[in-house]
Amino acid sequence: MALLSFEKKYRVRGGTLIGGDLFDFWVGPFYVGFFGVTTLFFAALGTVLIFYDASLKDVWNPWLISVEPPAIEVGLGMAPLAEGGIWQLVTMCAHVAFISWALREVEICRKLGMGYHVPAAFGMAIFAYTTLTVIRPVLMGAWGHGFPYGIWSHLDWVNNVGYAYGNFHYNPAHMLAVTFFFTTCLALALHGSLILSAANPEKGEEMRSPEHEDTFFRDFIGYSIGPLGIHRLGLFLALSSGFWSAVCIVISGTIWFDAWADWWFWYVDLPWWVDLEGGVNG
Ligand code: UQ2
Repeated sequence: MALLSFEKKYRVRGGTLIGGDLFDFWVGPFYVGFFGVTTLFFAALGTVLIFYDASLKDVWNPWLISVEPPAIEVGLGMAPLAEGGIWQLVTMCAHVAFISWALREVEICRKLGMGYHVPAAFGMAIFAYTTLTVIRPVLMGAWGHGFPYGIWSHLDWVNNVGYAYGNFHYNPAHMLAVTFFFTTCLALALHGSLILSAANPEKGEEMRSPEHEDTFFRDFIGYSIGPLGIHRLGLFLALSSGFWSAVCIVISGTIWFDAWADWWFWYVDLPWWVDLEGGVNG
């Protein structure tokens, strides 16, 4: 209650992109806005469609429910509801809901006079989803290349698509993505532990300042990236993870068709050793 009355100061009018004052209100703690309405509507519609698909197949085990994309033969046309059409509608609902969610973030940023970092970051997640369900299927000529919406089935899809290119871990963009995921974990572990070590002292002890945080890393490795810099680095690492994930799958089946391990033959085939005695050709 105290927090809510304090937040009244920040419940400012305006900043809306669409709808003017019409949806410029809160429901409990939640800002609504035009895009709150569209998020809710399309998230609900997509969910209903998933349950409709489950009812058509009479599959109610939550692990096994799976909304399948159309057969490859359908190409880029619309499919009948029970033959991939529901997947197409769910994909559309998901896109409108995700983009609405991002635009609702934009409206809140505008209200508060803040930068657009949060919606821009969420945009990278939307981009990764769009790459899997629209960009790559369109480039490959069939909606059937999208992934199924199911808990087990999407795992099988990832497994099968991975093995279609031999061992996916040889995909250089996949290597970059994995490295960014790991480095994101390293950075958050360093940052989270550093902040707690300074800002959450024992009872009776005084909290330490950002200068202490800087000093720890200067003593430790001779360098501190700084309290603002670590967040820039974190955002860069996290967005790079999503970006290279999207790249690693969109290049598979569009510009590279073989086992990913074979891509590395460019190295073996470098001119200065390709014909050396004892090499792969000599
Ligand atoms: C830092 C700093 C923080 C931090 C962290 C560092 C005061 C509160 C974690 C240290 C981070 C460095 C040196 C970069 C590490 C590089 C990679 C790629 C993980 O200096 O400033 O702010 O939280």
